[in-house]
Amino acid sequence: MLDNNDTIAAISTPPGEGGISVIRISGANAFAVADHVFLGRTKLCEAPSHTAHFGKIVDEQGGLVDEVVVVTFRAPGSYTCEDVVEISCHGGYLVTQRVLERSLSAGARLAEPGEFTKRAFLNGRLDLSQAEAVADLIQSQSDAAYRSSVRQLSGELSRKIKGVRDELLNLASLLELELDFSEEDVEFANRKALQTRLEDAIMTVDELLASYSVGRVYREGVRVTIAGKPNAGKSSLLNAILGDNRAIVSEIPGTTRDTISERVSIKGVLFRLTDTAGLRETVDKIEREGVERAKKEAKEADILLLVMDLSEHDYNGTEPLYSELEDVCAREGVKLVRVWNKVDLYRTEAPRVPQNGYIFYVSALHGDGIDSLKNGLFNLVLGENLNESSVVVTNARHRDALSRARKSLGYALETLESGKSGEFVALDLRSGLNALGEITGEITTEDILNNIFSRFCIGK
Ligand SMILES: Nc1nc2c(ncn2[C@@H]2O[C@H](COP(=O)(O)OP(=O)(O)OP(=O)(O)O)[C@@H](O)[C@H]2O)c(=O)[nH]1
Ligand SMILES: [Mg+2]
Repeated sequence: MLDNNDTIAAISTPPGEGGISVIRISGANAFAVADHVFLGRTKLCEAPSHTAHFGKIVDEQGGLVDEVVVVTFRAPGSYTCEDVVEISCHGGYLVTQRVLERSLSAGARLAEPGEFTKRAFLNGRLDLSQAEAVADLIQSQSDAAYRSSVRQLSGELSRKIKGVRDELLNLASLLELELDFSEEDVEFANRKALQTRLEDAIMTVDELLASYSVGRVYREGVRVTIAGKPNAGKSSLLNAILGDNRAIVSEIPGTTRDTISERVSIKGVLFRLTDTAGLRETVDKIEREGVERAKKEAKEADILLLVMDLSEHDYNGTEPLYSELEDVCAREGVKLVRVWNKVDLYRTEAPRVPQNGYIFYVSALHGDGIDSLKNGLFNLVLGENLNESSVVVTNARHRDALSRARKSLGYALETLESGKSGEFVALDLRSGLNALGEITGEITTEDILNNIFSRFCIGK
């Protein structure tokens, strides 16, 4: 088991070369450890909090390791709420390593991944969902992911959860109070009013659960697979959406042999586009492999872009390959978008193909219709669900806890409606409360914590 009281140290900046690197030391002996290796005008243990000190890091023989600036933070006014010293040295791999080694030989222990943030949580500076937001913030790869983690870090989700918990706690206490007076057969709580309040709480939990589909999109992005027959213009479409000549395009069918994946941001949301080999039954072994891969890619997508060549007039929709893909989509819950390509070949208006679902007409070669396709993709995943002010659940652990809470609250409501004794209702309310408490960390286990903080990098 980890000792949460010793003094830890780690490099908090990424490895490699840069202007500076920061070594962070936290714990009761942070100042003593730093004083052991640092020579400056003042002793750090005598320095006030939040001050910067120029000086040297020296080795055992007093030789120069590096010239540095040290910043002091005294408990509880630091990231971890403990005494913290941050040493900014020159940003090179070796020099940073040496400064860290000196701190370790002076009595600090190398920090585990996320251990600084874990201490911030254990010492009450952040709740658990905020601590998780720190990792999300660091790892966010799109504007949407970044914005939602900043909001979670500021405690928006926590406040919402706390609101529901307070309400449920209230209800549970009322019901439990009745038990103390059970001899007298009193009802402190009006059953009808209780029911309404419980229903409100359930509605909030349901809203949070529903927001997860948006949350996942924020975090992981949207997976889009581009499929279609050889030469339909799939690679051209990928290039047009990216605004870049990423994939090789040629008039020879079967140009794309392997899948190509690229990322693009549409209105701040990350889309992962995968171009695949043209789908057709072939004898060529390599191409056959590509076809299989394309089908597999389609299965794993959120959206399938089925590209069809308008000039080939093969739009009666009875093609076995197309129906195969439609089946895959229907079975796996993948949204199917039909893209009719090469509209530029029609000098007058291109033929409109009567079909259900999402349909776009584009020219991948000239760019017509690409913007509206991009907008369409965005609206397809986020359009109706996007409300800037609503709290979004982005984390699978939170969703799991919310579903368990939802179940318990559902039972509580049923029990209440059936007119059973308040103690049974209170029991279900309590388990709902516990599940919600796991999100913010009021209820937690060492396992949950290890799981969460092992996702962090060392030094955070
Ligand atoms: N006129 C016209 N030609 C296009 C359009 N889009 C693609 N093409 C042409 O169609 C041919 C095939 O394009 P690709 O993008 O390589 O097609 P693909 O679907 O990736 O083909 P494979 O990789 O072989 O399966 C190329 O000659 C493109 O220039 C378009 O909108 N209009
Ligand atoms: Mg191609």
